[in-house]
Amino acid sequence: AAVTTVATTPIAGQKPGTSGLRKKVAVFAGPHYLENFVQSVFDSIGDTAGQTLVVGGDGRYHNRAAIQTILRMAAAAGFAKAMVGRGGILSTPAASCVIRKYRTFGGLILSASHNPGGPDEDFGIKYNIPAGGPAPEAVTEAIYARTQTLREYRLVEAAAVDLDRLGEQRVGAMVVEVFDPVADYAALMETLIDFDAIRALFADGFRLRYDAMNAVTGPYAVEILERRLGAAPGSVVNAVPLEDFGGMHPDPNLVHAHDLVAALTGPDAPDFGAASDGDGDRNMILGRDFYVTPSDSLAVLAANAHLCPGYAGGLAGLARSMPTSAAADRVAARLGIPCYETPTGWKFFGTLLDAGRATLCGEESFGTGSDHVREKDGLWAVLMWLNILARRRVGVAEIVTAHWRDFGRNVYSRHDYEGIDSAAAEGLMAHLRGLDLTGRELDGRKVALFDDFAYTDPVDGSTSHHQGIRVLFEDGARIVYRLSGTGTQGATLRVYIERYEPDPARHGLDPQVALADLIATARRLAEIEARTGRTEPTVIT
Ligand code: VG1
Ligand code: CO
Repeated sequence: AAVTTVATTPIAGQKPGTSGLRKKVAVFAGPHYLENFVQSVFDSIGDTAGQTLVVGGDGRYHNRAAIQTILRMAAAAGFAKAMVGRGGILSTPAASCVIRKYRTFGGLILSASHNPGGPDEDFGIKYNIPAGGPAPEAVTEAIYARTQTLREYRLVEAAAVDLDRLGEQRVGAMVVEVFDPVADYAALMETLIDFDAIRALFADGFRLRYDAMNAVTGPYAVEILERRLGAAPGSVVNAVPLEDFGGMHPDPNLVHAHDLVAALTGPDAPDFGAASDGDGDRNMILGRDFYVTPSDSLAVLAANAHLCPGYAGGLAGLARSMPTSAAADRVAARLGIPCYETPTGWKFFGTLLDAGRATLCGEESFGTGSDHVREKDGLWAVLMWLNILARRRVGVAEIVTAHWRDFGRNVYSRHDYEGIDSAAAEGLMAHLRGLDLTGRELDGRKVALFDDFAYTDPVDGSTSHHQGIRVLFEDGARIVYRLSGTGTQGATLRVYIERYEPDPARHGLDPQVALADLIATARRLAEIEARTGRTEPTVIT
């Protein structure tokens, strides 16, 4: 087919953030915007001729249009084949699964994850490497550099692909295979999780409510939880992916998944509640009247992973992002395995997983995963929990409180100040960087270390700087500050607060109460109110 070469000019600001490039739909749909970025990817990842590319997204507004453009560009770049999830649907973990299983040249995932969708909301794109994970910084930097010099892009002239028809079609000389986005992923889950045990749990009357938030996990959850595992029909709610997520904000936390939280309250509530985000890589776990923090979830999964067939042989190591609580470290110490501390963002786990150094990974931002793929995986975490509940036959709250009695509790909270003025946010971080606190006393606590977190990857030696300001106190408490790298409007300040509580008599305290003194210190030290005008965070998790 004829290849059209289109003249273009570099577009500023196409720098991938914590997880790909995210902008308002109007920006992405603007002239040359998507095309420039996609061409820059193809120009940066090596020889694409004859290769296979995986393409899919979370179903949000602009997903289908973007896929058609990407397919025409992939054909012009010489890809022999593109694998596209039916309907353009592919959760982030399922994309990682398929990229690995079919040994492809990576994939393009279309999502702005937990950001809202719709004509006036967010869109995003990221490239995942052949190992299945998000492109490491060296690759995203090469892509960004290419966006700064790009002068043309190429696409073939071809009719639109029918994204809803399974099987092979063609775009120019390239084969497009539209495939079932659920099948490979579900098959992988069956190799890791004790489906028989979970079936028996449901058969005994165990009740679950899974909120897919009108985002990508609906088809996955219905197939796996209801059809294969026997959860009652209707256990999965908001199960159809909608372009605007039905107006929901598909971020599984206490604020945005409030309907689920309400449904898990009271004596008639189901035994277990869970939700996922737009692209299916996050999870929130709830018991009846009980919220499991993501940091605790990672620790509990690690301590109980041997109950799940995929991990019965033990864990090689754990990894957590720096702002994630140290609850996992305590489990690793007990198991006699290492626990790595990485910067925020799943791309930093890839080398550890590839090298077999870490088996389970997690972030405080509702992300948990393992070496089965190279992304965090929301539904996998739900299945791990169900497997553990099916084997232990006690409730979620009992599992977590027993874990605290055993290991002590890392009391933890994250405070987000969303949509603040970018200059004020930069000023606040600069103010913090200018402080010299090591060895000083702050509100009665001695500062053992004050720094801006830097990371050297133990596998490939690459370094990353400025990954978050840390105030580490001698008693083990800490405060961390960083600016979000996934937002599309203004800036978001994240403040992470943690303290270790060994005394079981105090484990039941509300973290906001248990951490009140540290929270006050954190606000005062960063001059949050004076610099941002905010007296309270917008989201507390
Ligand atoms: C946030 C989270 C981070 C996560 C990232 C991508 O990044 O804090 O832990 O990896 O989102 O998750 P930031 O830079 O805004 O703090 V997702 O589900 O948006 O791919
Ligand atoms: Co996500």
